[in-house]
Amino acid sequence: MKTLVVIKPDGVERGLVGEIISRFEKYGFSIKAIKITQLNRETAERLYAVHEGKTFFDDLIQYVTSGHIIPLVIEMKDSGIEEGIKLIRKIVGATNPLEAEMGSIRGDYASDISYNIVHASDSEKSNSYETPIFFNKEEILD
Ligand code: FUP
Repeated sequence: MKTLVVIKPDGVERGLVGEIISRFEKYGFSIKAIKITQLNRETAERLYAVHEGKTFFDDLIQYVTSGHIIPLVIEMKDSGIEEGIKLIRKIVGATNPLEAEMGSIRGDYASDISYNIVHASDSEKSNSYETPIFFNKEEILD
């Protein structure tokens, strides 16, 4: 399986890029696409379209467009998409860092739900929607 992970502006600014990638690698994921970029408002709104209208939406868009981000496609060979995404969500930790387990990325490094370091697609459907926002097919290696 292959799926999308995005290191958000606070992860990049705090110098956690190596640490975050290393955690996925240690679990057996390998990188199949990677870049550094910055989201404009329109693309950020597309990425978070499911949250449009919610109280935190404007702050979320403001934050995710505020700095450089690192989208990655990571692969776990011989794993199904549902299992792989479940494992990634465990490595990342719960959305609210106060609920994220110690040992997860958010549990160890985040303290505020608005600045939670990493985004990871949470289903096959969201991955199919989100990955093309960052990468075209040719950029994702086999
Ligand atoms: P996740 O899939 O864990 O990144 O979380 P969601 O897709 O549910 O939320 C996306 C982002 O919206 C979170 F990373 C942070 C922000 N958010 C808030 O700021 N407040 C909330 O109550 C929920 C989400």
